Amino acid sequence: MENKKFYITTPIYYPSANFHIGHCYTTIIADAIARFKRLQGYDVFFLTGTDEHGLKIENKAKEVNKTPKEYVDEIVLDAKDLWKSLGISYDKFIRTTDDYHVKAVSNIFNKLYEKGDIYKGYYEGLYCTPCESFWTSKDLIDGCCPDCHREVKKVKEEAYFFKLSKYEDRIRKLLDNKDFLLPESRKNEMINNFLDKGLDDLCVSRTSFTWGIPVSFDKSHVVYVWLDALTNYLTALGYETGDDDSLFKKYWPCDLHLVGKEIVRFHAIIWPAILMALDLPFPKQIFAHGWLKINGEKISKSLGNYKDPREYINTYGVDAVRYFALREVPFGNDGSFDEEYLKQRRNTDLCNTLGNLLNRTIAMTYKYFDGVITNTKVNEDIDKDLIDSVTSLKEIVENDMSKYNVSLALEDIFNVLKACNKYIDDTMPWNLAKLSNYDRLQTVLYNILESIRICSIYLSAFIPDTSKAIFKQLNTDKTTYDTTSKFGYLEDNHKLGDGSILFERI
Ligand code: ME8
Repeated sequence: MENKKFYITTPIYYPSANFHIGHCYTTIIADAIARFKRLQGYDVFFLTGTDEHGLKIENKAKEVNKTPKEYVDEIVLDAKDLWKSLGISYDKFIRTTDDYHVKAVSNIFNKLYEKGDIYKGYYEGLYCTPCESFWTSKDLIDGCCPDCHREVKKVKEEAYFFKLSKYEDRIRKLLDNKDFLLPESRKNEMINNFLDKGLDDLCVSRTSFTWGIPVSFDKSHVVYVWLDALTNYLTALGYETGDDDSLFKKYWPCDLHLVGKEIVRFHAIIWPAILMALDLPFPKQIFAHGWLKINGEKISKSLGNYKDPREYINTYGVDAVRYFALREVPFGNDGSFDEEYLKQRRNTDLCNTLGNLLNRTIAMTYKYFDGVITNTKVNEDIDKDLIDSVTSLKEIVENDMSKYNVSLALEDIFNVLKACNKYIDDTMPWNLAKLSNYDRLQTVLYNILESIRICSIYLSAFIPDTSKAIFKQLNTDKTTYDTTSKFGYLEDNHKLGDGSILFERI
């Protein structure tokens, strides 16, 4: 039987400046979800990329005397390097300047025009350059852009429009589906702030700059950057590219678009309407996460309030950064990014709860049994409790991950690791050695190591390098997902690998 498919995407980021920890946040979460699905046996397609057209990029490039393409090429190179340092396991990186995408967007625009869902008219209104967004006066907050709170400009020009208003009722119905947009609060926001005010047709072309995909039948216009960008989720799979579209046939509709909360409107209203116009099925789910903030403000390229994420990776290690991003912020909420918290999380959870547990257990196994373990299977109540909590973890983690609650999944895994530490304190292996109670000592050490093995399989989705290092120290190849539901896969007379410190204290 073919494996079930899972198609997951991140937003495609603007390469207007180098990426910061906020972009890493989305991408690390998407990576953990993709890895977890792969672990469970899904056939996963994980897409990320860059959104390279538009006035903002054109202006940025001008400032440094580069062509837009030269400008974005450098940033994309840097972004790919950053994803590599973070262990991001994407299957495809799409750039909206890729030839196949340019061709497909042009085809999609023509298709919608021929269908009558795109028509020519006049645009008179308000434009926010940093957000590449058009607004009507009723959208503004205190006269400024409702997203970034900056000034908007009045513009009037000939333009093409997409008949967004035509799809209002269907979008309302779609949003009523309780699983489509999560968390639930975002759905109310879309209904109150946009649908209830009425949807205007959307301006989908520009003539005031040239850095974009030309409208093939009216070359003075370029396609609006959001229409260009949103369709990446289709074109990356070969839709309307004129090439092989087997990926599209296999993976569409998308299972999860992961986005930051400020771009929900584009994904939950405009994007489904475009898909309706193209007669294509909708994504199954959109999850909007909150923002990472520094001193109460969103970390952002335009505020420039951030460090290169590689500085954190170099100081604390890649898995500490991944762990922090995945664990610290309850999913869907805003959270603080504070280096001090990152250090604390690393020291308490990774260094103490996980690293010390492994290290002292391996050290004791070497000290008392020359590194060889055996499962006596003679278990007392205290052992049974530990074994129960380890074997019931599967259902708990799966339930957390089915809601994409990565933070809770990690909390649940670490609760079991904490239970292992408590088990050591309660069973006091050093006392068992003193009393020459070697059978009992074997049992205790085996139970801890087998618990660590099972936890590390789950952890491979979140902190893959650490998980690999643990398997090496356990010297085991019992690392597949199907070995998590039963206790006892480490063999009798199994010799462990060499122990070493997983996380030095900082
Ligand atoms: O919006 N905290 O690109 P973008 C958490 N090109 N996440 C953050 C963040 C923060 N402080 N700052 C950014 C765009 N993000 C469009 C998307 S998709 C078809 C087009 C993350 O470079 C978050 O996921 O401004 C947000 O949605 C994304 O970066 C925006 O990246």
